[in-house]
Amino acid sequence: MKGDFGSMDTLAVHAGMLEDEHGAIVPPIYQVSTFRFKNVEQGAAFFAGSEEGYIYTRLGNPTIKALEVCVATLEGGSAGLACASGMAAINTIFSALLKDGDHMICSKVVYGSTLGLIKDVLTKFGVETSLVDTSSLNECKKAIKPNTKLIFLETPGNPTLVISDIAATSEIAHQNDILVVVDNTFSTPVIQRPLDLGADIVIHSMTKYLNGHADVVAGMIVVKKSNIFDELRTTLNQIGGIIDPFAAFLVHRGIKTLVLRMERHCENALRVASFLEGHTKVKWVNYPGLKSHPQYPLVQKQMKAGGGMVSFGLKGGFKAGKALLNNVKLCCLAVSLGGVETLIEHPASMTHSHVDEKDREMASITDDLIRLSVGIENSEDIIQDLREALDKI
Ligand code: LCS
Repeated sequence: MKGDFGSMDTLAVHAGMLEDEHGAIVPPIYQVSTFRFKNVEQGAAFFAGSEEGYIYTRLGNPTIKALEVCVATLEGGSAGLACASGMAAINTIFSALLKDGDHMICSKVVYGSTLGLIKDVLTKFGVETSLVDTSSLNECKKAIKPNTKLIFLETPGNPTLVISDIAATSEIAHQNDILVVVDNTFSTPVIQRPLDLGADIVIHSMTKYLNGHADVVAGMIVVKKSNIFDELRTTLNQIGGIIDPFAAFLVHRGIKTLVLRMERHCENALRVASFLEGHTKVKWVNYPGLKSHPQYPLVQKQMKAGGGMVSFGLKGGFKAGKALLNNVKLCCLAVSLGGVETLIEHPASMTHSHVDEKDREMASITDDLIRLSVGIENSEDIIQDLREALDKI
Protein backbone atom coordinates (compact mmCIF):
# COMPACT_ATOMS: atom_id res chain seq x y z
CA MET A 1 0.00 0.00 0.00
CA LYS A 2 1.43 3.38 -0.98
CA GLY A 3 0.35 6.43 1.02
CA ASP A 4 -1.25 6.77 4.40
CA PHE A 5 -4.75 5.30 4.56
CA GLY A 6 -5.61 4.91 8.21
CA SER A 7 -9.10 3.42 8.32
CA MET A 8 -9.44 -0.06 9.79
CA ASP A 9 -11.37 -1.42 6.76
CA THR A 10 -8.58 -0.41 4.40
CA LEU A 11 -5.77 -1.46 6.73
CA ALA A 12 -7.29 -4.94 7.21
CA VAL A 13 -7.02 -5.47 3.45
CA HIS A 14 -3.64 -3.84 2.84
CA ALA A 15 -1.51 -3.83 6.02
CA GLY A 16 1.59 -6.00 5.80
CA MET A 17 1.40 -6.52 2.05
CA LEU A 18 5.14 -6.05 1.82
CA GLU A 19 6.96 -5.46 -1.46
CA ASP A 20 7.59 -8.65 -3.39
CA GLU A 21 10.28 -8.92 -6.05
CA HIS A 22 7.84 -10.57 -8.47
CA GLY A 23 4.93 -8.26 -7.68
CA ALA A 24 2.83 -10.88 -5.87
CA ILE A 25 -0.12 -9.00 -4.36
CA VAL A 26 -0.32 -11.18 -1.25
CA PRO A 27 2.69 -12.43 0.70
CA PRO A 28 3.92 -15.71 -0.79
CA ILE A 29 4.38 -18.67 1.54
CA TYR A 30 8.09 -19.00 2.28
CA GLN A 31 7.78 -22.61 3.44
CA VAL A 32 11.49 -22.91 4.22
CA SER A 33 13.44 -23.53 7.38
CA THR A 34 16.66 -21.80 6.34
CA PHE A 35 18.00 -19.12 3.95
CA ARG A 36 21.18 -19.21 1.83
CA PHE A 37 23.87 -16.57 2.50
CA LYS A 38 25.69 -15.05 -0.49
CA ASN A 39 29.02 -15.45 1.31
CA VAL A 40 30.57 -15.83 4.77
CA GLU A 41 30.70 -12.08 5.27
CA GLN A 42 26.95 -11.75 4.68
CA GLY A 43 26.13 -14.65 7.04
CA ALA A 44 28.29 -13.09 9.76
CA ALA A 45 26.70 -9.66 9.18
CA PHE A 46 23.16 -11.10 9.47
CA PHE A 47 24.07 -12.82 12.73
CA ALA A 48 25.79 -9.69 14.07
CA GLY A 49 22.75 -7.61 13.11
CA SER A 50 24.86 -5.13 11.13
CA GLU A 51 22.94 -6.13 7.99
CA GLU A 52 19.28 -7.15 7.79
CA GLY A 53 18.40 -10.49 6.26
CA TYR A 54 16.72 -13.81 6.89
CA ILE A 55 18.77 -16.56 8.56
CA TYR A 56 16.52 -19.35 9.83
CA THR A 57 12.73 -19.43 10.17
CA ARG A 58 12.70 -19.70 13.98
CA LEU A 59 14.48 -16.31 13.93
CA GLY A 60 12.38 -14.75 11.17
CA ASN A 61 10.61 -15.45 7.87
CA PRO A 62 9.10 -13.08 5.25
CA THR A 63 5.59 -14.63 5.40
CA ILE A 64 5.57 -14.36 9.20
CA LYS A 65 6.98 -10.83 9.07
CA ALA A 66 4.15 -9.71 6.76
CA LEU A 67 1.57 -10.92 9.30
CA GLU A 68 3.43 -9.26 12.19
CA VAL A 69 3.43 -5.92 10.37
CA CYS A 70 -0.28 -6.35 9.59
CA VAL A 71 -1.48 -7.01 13.16
CA ALA A 72 0.88 -4.41 14.66
CA THR A 73 -0.61 -1.85 12.23
CA LEU A 74 -4.20 -2.78 13.11
CA GLU A 75 -3.47 -2.53 16.85
CA GLY A 76 -1.58 0.76 16.44
CA GLY A 77 1.61 -0.78 17.85
CA SER A 78 5.25 -0.43 16.87
CA ALA A 79 5.97 -4.13 16.25
CA GLY A 80 4.39 -7.58 16.31
CA LEU A 81 5.64 -11.03 17.17
CA ALA A 82 3.70 -13.99 15.77
CA CYS A 83 3.61 -17.14 17.91
CA ALA A 84 2.53 -20.76 17.58
CA SER A 85 -0.60 -20.18 19.70
CA GLY A 86 -2.20 -17.67 22.03
CA MET A 87 -0.67 -19.61 24.93
CA ALA A 88 2.79 -19.37 23.30
CA ALA A 89 2.32 -15.60 23.12
CA ILE A 90 1.35 -15.37 26.80
CA ASN A 91 4.19 -17.69 27.83
CA THR A 92 6.69 -15.58 25.86
CA ILE A 93 5.55 -12.43 27.68
CA PHE A 94 5.74 -14.04 31.12
CA SER A 95 9.13 -15.65 30.40
CA ALA A 96 10.62 -12.45 29.01
CA LEU A 97 9.32 -9.94 31.52
CA LEU A 98 9.08 -11.81 34.85
CA LYS A 99 11.72 -13.41 37.03
CA ASP A 100 12.08 -15.16 40.39
CA GLY A 101 10.76 -12.86 43.13
CA ASP A 102 8.47 -10.79 40.87
CA HIS A 103 4.76 -10.32 41.42
CA MET A 104 1.99 -10.10 38.80
CA ILE A 105 -1.67 -9.10 38.97
CA CYS A 106 -3.99 -11.05 36.71
CA SER A 107 -7.72 -10.72 36.04
CA LYS A 108 -9.48 -13.51 37.92
CA VAL A 109 -11.63 -14.14 34.85
CA VAL A 110 -9.28 -15.42 32.16
CA TYR A 111 -9.12 -18.35 29.77
CA GLY A 112 -8.55 -21.59 31.75
CA SER A 113 -5.10 -22.37 30.33
CA THR A 114 -3.85 -18.86 31.10
CA LEU A 115 -4.69 -19.60 34.72
CA GLY A 116 -3.10 -23.05 34.37
CA LEU A 117 0.13 -21.52 33.05
CA ILE A 118 0.24 -19.12 35.98
CA LYS A 119 -0.54 -21.72 38.64
CA ASP A 120 1.35 -24.73 37.30
CA VAL A 121 4.35 -23.16 35.57
CA LEU A 122 5.02 -19.60 36.75
CA THR A 123 4.98 -20.58 40.42
CA LYS A 124 7.77 -23.10 39.72
CA PHE A 125 9.95 -20.15 38.67
CA GLY A 126 9.21 -18.14 41.83
CA VAL A 127 6.73 -15.68 40.30
CA GLU A 128 3.81 -14.82 42.58
CA THR A 129 0.43 -13.92 41.07
CA SER A 130 -2.59 -12.25 42.65
CA LEU A 131 -5.86 -13.13 40.93
CA VAL A 132 -7.88 -9.96 41.20
CA ASP A 133 -11.28 -8.66 40.19
CA THR A 134 -9.70 -6.20 37.75
CA SER A 135 -13.14 -4.79 36.93
CA SER A 136 -12.70 -2.97 40.26
CA LEU A 137 -9.96 -0.33 40.12
CA ASN A 138 -9.80 -0.33 43.90
CA GLU A 139 -9.12 -4.08 44.03
CA CYS A 140 -6.41 -3.64 41.42
CA LYS A 141 -4.82 -0.75 43.31
CA LYS A 142 -4.92 -2.68 46.59
CA ALA A 143 -3.14 -5.66 45.02
CA ILE A 144 -0.09 -3.66 43.88
CA LYS A 145 3.12 -4.57 45.74
CA PRO A 146 6.62 -3.09 45.54
CA ASN A 147 7.66 -6.05 43.34
CA THR A 148 4.63 -5.95 40.98
CA LYS A 149 5.92 -5.93 37.40
CA LEU A 150 2.90 -6.75 35.28
CA ILE A 151 -0.87 -6.39 35.20
CA PHE A 152 -2.52 -8.89 32.87
CA LEU A 153 -6.06 -7.98 31.81
CA GLU A 154 -8.41 -10.08 29.76
CA THR A 155 -11.32 -7.87 28.74
CA PRO A 156 -14.02 -8.92 28.05
CA GLY A 157 -13.08 -11.86 30.25
CA ASN A 158 -13.57 -15.44 29.13
CA PRO A 159 -16.28 -16.63 29.76
CA THR A 160 -18.27 -14.21 31.97
CA LEU A 161 -17.64 -11.17 29.70
CA VAL A 162 -16.75 -8.97 32.66
CA ILE A 163 -15.01 -5.74 31.56
CA SER A 164 -11.86 -4.12 32.98
CA ASP A 165 -11.14 -0.43 32.45
CA ILE A 166 -7.98 -0.43 30.33
CA ALA A 167 -7.28 3.34 30.49
CA ALA A 168 -7.77 3.69 34.25
CA THR A 169 -5.78 0.53 35.05
CA SER A 170 -2.94 1.64 32.78
CA GLU A 171 -2.79 4.99 34.54
CA ILE A 172 -2.45 3.38 37.97
CA ALA A 173 0.05 0.84 36.63
CA HIS A 174 2.29 3.44 35.04
CA GLN A 175 2.36 5.50 38.25
CA ASN A 176 3.95 2.38 39.77
CA ASP A 177 6.27 1.44 36.85
CA ILE A 178 4.14 -1.59 36.03
CA LEU A 179 3.52 -2.84 32.48
CA VAL A 180 -0.04 -3.56 31.32
CA VAL A 181 -0.75 -6.49 29.02
CA VAL A 182 -4.22 -6.86 27.50
CA ASP A 183 -5.54 -10.07 25.98
CA ASN A 184 -7.61 -8.57 23.13
CA THR A 185 -8.74 -11.91 21.68
CA PHE A 186 -12.48 -11.35 22.29
CA SER A 187 -12.62 -7.83 20.83
CA THR A 188 -9.97 -7.59 18.10
CA PRO A 189 -8.68 -4.14 17.11
CA VAL A 190 -11.90 -3.57 15.18
CA ILE A 191 -13.77 -3.18 18.48
CA GLN A 192 -11.11 -2.18 20.99
CA ARG A 193 -7.54 -0.87 20.71
CA PRO A 194 -5.88 -1.32 24.10
CA LEU A 195 -2.62 0.43 23.11
CA ASP A 196 -4.55 3.62 22.32
CA LEU A 197 -6.12 3.36 25.78
CA GLY A 198 -2.70 3.22 27.49
CA ALA A 199 -1.76 -0.48 27.60
CA ASP A 200 1.83 -1.47 26.78
CA ILE A 201 1.33 -4.86 25.16
CA VAL A 202 -1.56 -6.60 23.40
CA ILE A 203 -1.81 -10.32 22.90
CA HIS A 204 -4.12 -12.37 20.71
CA SER A 205 -5.13 -15.91 20.27
CA MET A 206 -5.26 -15.50 16.47
CA THR A 207 -6.89 -18.93 16.50
CA LYS A 208 -10.10 -16.96 17.05
CA TYR A 209 -11.43 -13.86 15.26
CA LEU A 210 -8.24 -12.74 13.52
CA ASN A 211 -8.00 -15.95 11.53
CA GLY A 212 -11.74 -16.44 11.76
CA HIS A 213 -12.12 -19.78 10.00
CA ALA A 214 -11.42 -22.40 12.70
CA ASP A 215 -8.52 -23.91 10.77
CA VAL A 216 -5.39 -22.48 12.45
CA VAL A 217 -3.92 -22.27 15.96
CA ALA A 218 -1.79 -19.13 16.32
CA GLY A 219 -0.94 -16.20 18.59
CA MET A 220 0.42 -12.64 18.40
CA ILE A 221 2.15 -10.13 20.65
CA VAL A 222 2.04 -6.42 19.75
CA VAL A 223 4.06 -3.83 21.66
CA LYS A 224 3.38 -0.12 21.81
CA LYS A 225 6.99 0.97 22.25
CA SER A 226 9.96 -0.82 20.77
CA ASN A 227 12.07 -0.83 23.97
CA ILE A 228 10.78 -4.21 25.20
CA PHE A 229 10.51 -5.77 21.76
CA ASP A 230 14.08 -7.13 21.52
CA GLU A 231 13.68 -8.95 24.82
CA LEU A 232 10.41 -10.51 23.67
CA ARG A 233 11.83 -11.43 20.26
CA THR A 234 14.93 -13.05 21.80
CA THR A 235 12.82 -14.98 24.32
CA LEU A 236 10.47 -16.26 21.60
CA ASN A 237 13.45 -17.29 19.46
CA GLN A 238 14.90 -19.20 22.40
CA ILE A 239 11.63 -20.78 23.59
CA GLY A 240 10.87 -21.68 19.98
CA GLY A 241 7.12 -21.08 20.04
CA ILE A 242 7.05 -19.65 16.53
CA ILE A 243 4.23 -19.80 14.00
CA ASP A 244 4.55 -21.93 10.86
CA PRO A 245 4.73 -19.89 7.60
CA PHE A 246 1.65 -21.60 6.17
CA ALA A 247 -0.38 -20.80 9.31
CA ALA A 248 0.86 -17.18 9.07
CA PHE A 249 -0.34 -17.03 5.45
CA LEU A 250 -3.79 -18.34 6.41
CA VAL A 251 -4.22 -15.89 9.29
CA HIS A 252 -3.13 -12.98 7.10
CA ARG A 253 -5.67 -14.12 4.49
CA GLY A 254 -8.37 -14.28 7.18
CA ILE A 255 -7.66 -10.76 8.40
CA LYS A 256 -8.64 -9.26 5.05
CA THR A 257 -12.31 -9.88 5.96
CA LEU A 258 -11.93 -9.14 9.69
CA VAL A 259 -13.88 -5.87 9.66
CA LEU A 260 -16.78 -7.37 7.66
CA ARG A 261 -16.88 -10.45 9.87
CA MET A 262 -16.77 -8.48 13.12
CA GLU A 263 -19.63 -6.26 11.99
CA ARG A 264 -21.75 -9.35 11.31
CA HIS A 265 -20.65 -11.14 14.53
CA CYS A 266 -21.67 -8.08 16.57
CA GLU A 267 -24.98 -7.59 14.76
CA ASN A 268 -25.90 -11.27 15.15
CA ALA A 269 -24.76 -11.48 18.78
CA LEU A 270 -26.89 -8.48 19.73
CA ARG A 271 -29.94 -10.11 18.12
CA VAL A 272 -29.27 -13.49 19.74
CA ALA A 273 -28.62 -11.91 23.16
CA SER A 274 -31.86 -9.89 22.91
CA PHE A 275 -33.78 -13.04 21.96
CA LEU A 276 -32.32 -14.94 24.93
CA GLU A 277 -33.03 -12.05 27.30
CA GLY A 278 -36.71 -12.19 26.34
CA HIS A 279 -37.08 -16.00 26.60
CA THR A 280 -39.03 -17.39 29.57
CA LYS A 281 -36.59 -20.27 30.18
CA VAL A 282 -33.54 -17.98 30.35
CA LYS A 283 -32.51 -16.74 33.79
CA TRP A 284 -29.75 -14.31 32.88
CA VAL A 285 -27.79 -13.05 29.86
CA ASN A 286 -24.43 -11.30 29.79
CA TYR A 287 -23.61 -9.49 26.58
CA PRO A 288 -21.52 -6.29 26.50
CA GLY A 289 -23.76 -4.83 23.79
CA LEU A 290 -26.92 -5.06 25.92
CA LYS A 291 -27.93 -2.17 28.17
CA SER A 292 -28.44 -4.78 30.91
CA HIS A 293 -24.68 -5.53 31.02
CA PRO A 294 -23.58 -4.35 34.48
CA GLN A 295 -20.76 -2.30 32.96
CA TYR A 296 -22.55 -0.91 29.91
CA PRO A 297 -21.19 2.67 30.37
CA LEU A 298 -17.60 1.31 30.42
CA VAL A 299 -18.35 -0.85 27.37
CA GLN A 300 -19.42 2.28 25.51
CA LYS A 301 -16.28 4.09 26.63
CA GLN A 302 -13.73 1.54 25.47
CA MET A 303 -15.44 -0.73 22.93
CA LYS A 304 -17.03 0.16 19.57
CA ALA A 305 -19.55 -2.72 19.81
CA GLY A 306 -20.44 -5.69 22.02
CA GLY A 307 -18.48 -8.38 20.15
CA GLY A 308 -19.58 -11.85 19.16
CA MET A 309 -19.57 -13.64 22.53
CA VAL A 310 -22.65 -14.14 24.70
CA SER A 311 -22.93 -15.96 28.03
CA PHE A 312 -26.19 -16.96 29.67
CA GLY A 313 -27.80 -19.28 32.18
CA LEU A 314 -31.14 -21.11 32.14
CA LYS A 315 -33.72 -21.21 34.93
CA GLY A 316 -33.26 -24.98 35.03
CA GLY A 317 -29.51 -24.62 35.73
CA PHE A 318 -26.95 -26.86 34.09
CA LYS A 319 -29.42 -29.75 33.74
CA ALA A 320 -31.49 -27.59 31.40
CA GLY A 321 -28.32 -26.23 29.79
CA LYS A 322 -27.16 -29.76 29.04
CA ALA A 323 -30.46 -30.47 27.29
CA LEU A 324 -30.01 -27.29 25.25
CA LEU A 325 -26.44 -28.23 24.27
CA ASN A 326 -27.55 -31.72 23.25
CA ASN A 327 -30.46 -30.45 21.16
CA VAL A 328 -28.96 -27.64 19.06
CA LYS A 329 -28.52 -28.50 15.40
CA LEU A 330 -27.00 -25.45 13.70
CA CYS A 331 -24.95 -24.27 16.70
CA CYS A 332 -21.98 -26.61 16.96
CA LEU A 333 -21.12 -28.08 20.37
CA ALA A 334 -17.41 -27.23 20.46
CA VAL A 335 -14.86 -25.12 22.31
CA SER A 336 -12.83 -22.32 20.72
CA LEU A 337 -14.57 -19.23 19.36
CA GLY A 338 -14.40 -16.43 16.84
CA GLY A 339 -14.93 -18.51 13.70
CA VAL A 340 -17.63 -17.95 11.09
CA GLU A 341 -19.74 -20.78 12.50
CA THR A 342 -21.73 -20.49 15.76
CA LEU A 343 -20.23 -22.55 18.59
CA ILE A 344 -21.78 -23.38 21.96
CA GLU A 345 -20.06 -24.83 25.04
CA HIS A 346 -20.23 -25.31 28.81
CA PRO A 347 -17.15 -23.66 30.43
CA ALA A 348 -17.41 -25.36 33.86
CA SER A 349 -17.05 -28.81 32.26
CA MET A 350 -15.02 -27.80 29.19
CA THR A 351 -12.80 -24.69 28.69
CA HIS A 352 -12.54 -23.92 32.42
CA SER A 353 -12.88 -27.47 33.80
CA HIS A 354 -9.26 -27.62 34.98
CA VAL A 355 -9.70 -24.39 36.97
CA ASP A 356 -10.19 -25.17 40.71
CA GLU A 357 -13.83 -25.09 41.74
CA LYS A 358 -12.92 -22.38 44.28
CA ASP A 359 -11.30 -20.20 41.59
CA ARG A 360 -14.27 -20.73 39.29
CA GLU A 361 -16.62 -19.64 42.06
CA MET A 362 -14.46 -16.59 42.80
CA ALA A 363 -14.60 -15.68 39.10
CA SER A 364 -18.42 -16.19 38.89
CA ILE A 365 -17.98 -18.99 36.36
CA THR A 366 -21.15 -20.67 37.58
CA ASP A 367 -22.18 -24.21 36.65
CA ASP A 368 -25.18 -22.90 34.71
CA LEU A 369 -23.06 -20.65 32.44
CA ILE A 370 -23.43 -21.48 28.73
CA ARG A 371 -21.09 -19.71 26.30
CA LEU A 372 -22.05 -18.89 22.74
CA SER A 373 -19.65 -17.75 20.04
CA VAL A 374 -22.13 -16.25 17.61
CA GLY A 375 -21.13 -16.85 13.99
CA ILE A 376 -21.92 -15.01 10.78
CA GLU A 377 -24.82 -17.20 9.65
CA ASN A 378 -28.29 -15.68 9.21
CA SER A 379 -29.25 -14.50 12.70
CA GLU A 380 -32.82 -15.80 12.28
CA ASP A 381 -31.45 -19.30 11.68
CA ILE A 382 -29.31 -19.16 14.84
CA ILE A 383 -32.30 -17.92 16.85
CA GLN A 384 -34.59 -20.58 15.38
CA ASP A 385 -32.07 -23.28 16.35
CA LEU A 386 -31.86 -21.98 19.92
CA ARG A 387 -35.65 -21.56 20.17
CA GLU A 388 -36.29 -25.14 19.01
CA ALA A 389 -33.65 -26.55 21.38
CA LEU A 390 -35.09 -24.50 24.29
CA ASP A 391 -38.56 -25.84 23.43
CA LYS A 392 -37.27 -29.37 23.96
CA ILE A 393 -36.21 -28.71 27.58
N1 LCS B 1 -6.70 -15.98 25.32
C1 LCS B 1 -8.04 -16.16 25.25
C2 LCS B 1 -8.96 -15.06 25.66
C3 LCS B 1 -8.55 -17.38 24.82
O1 LCS B 1 -9.88 -17.53 24.76
C4 LCS B 1 -7.64 -18.42 24.46
C5 LCS B 1 -8.13 -19.75 24.00
C6 LCS B 1 -6.27 -18.19 24.56
C7 LCS B 1 -5.84 -16.95 24.98
C8 LCS B 1 -5.26 -19.23 24.17
O2 LCS B 1 -5.16 -19.28 22.79
P1 LCS B 1 -4.68 -20.57 21.96
O3 LCS B 1 -3.40 -20.99 22.55
O4 LCS B 1 -5.73 -21.61 22.12
O5 LCS B 1 -4.54 -20.04 20.57
N2 LCS B 1 -9.48 -19.96 24.25
C9 LCS B 1 -10.16 -21.07 24.00
C10 LCS B 1 -11.52 -21.24 24.37
O6 LCS B 1 -12.20 -20.43 24.99
N3 LCS B 1 -11.93 -22.41 23.94
O7 LCS B 1 -10.93 -23.14 23.36
C11 LCS B 1 -9.73 -22.32 23.34
